[in-house]
Amino acid sequence: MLGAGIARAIHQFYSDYSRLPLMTDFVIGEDQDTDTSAAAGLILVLSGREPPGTARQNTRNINYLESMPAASRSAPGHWTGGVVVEGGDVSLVDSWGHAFRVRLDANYNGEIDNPCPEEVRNNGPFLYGRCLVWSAGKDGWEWTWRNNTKSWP
Ligand SMILES: [Ca+2]
Ligand SMILES: [Ca+2]
Repeated sequence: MLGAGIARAIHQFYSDYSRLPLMTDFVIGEDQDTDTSAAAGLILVLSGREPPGTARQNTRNINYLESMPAASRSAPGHWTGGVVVEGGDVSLVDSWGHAFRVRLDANYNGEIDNPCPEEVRNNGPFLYGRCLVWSAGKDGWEWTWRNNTKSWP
């Protein structure tokens, strides 16, 4: 499962660097929402392809996405199911071509707000861990959770 693979990559980064791969717009004391689009930059960090001369987070250039499949191109410009490398841009898309959403435990308290309202109603507001990864699933709508993919049980 791609989402679980992204979560594993983030955990491996955390275990190597003792910090999470945070995007520059993070707010101190809060968790951070980001995604796997090229614009967000998270996948660039995890792929070990940050350009030299920039303030790299993955200073050892480790490719944490090595075990992830490359995306397939189902139509010109439309990629599905894996890592997309286009020039200097790196992103990761689900089986339907959408970026994954990622919520990072940027305040390092071990708790992350569960984005799924039904699970919040049943189990309470938090999940425990360093990151959550989910995608909108086949219908492309994030708020229809029944068909969303997610990295937690
Ligand atoms: Ca937290
Ligand atoms: Ca959905």
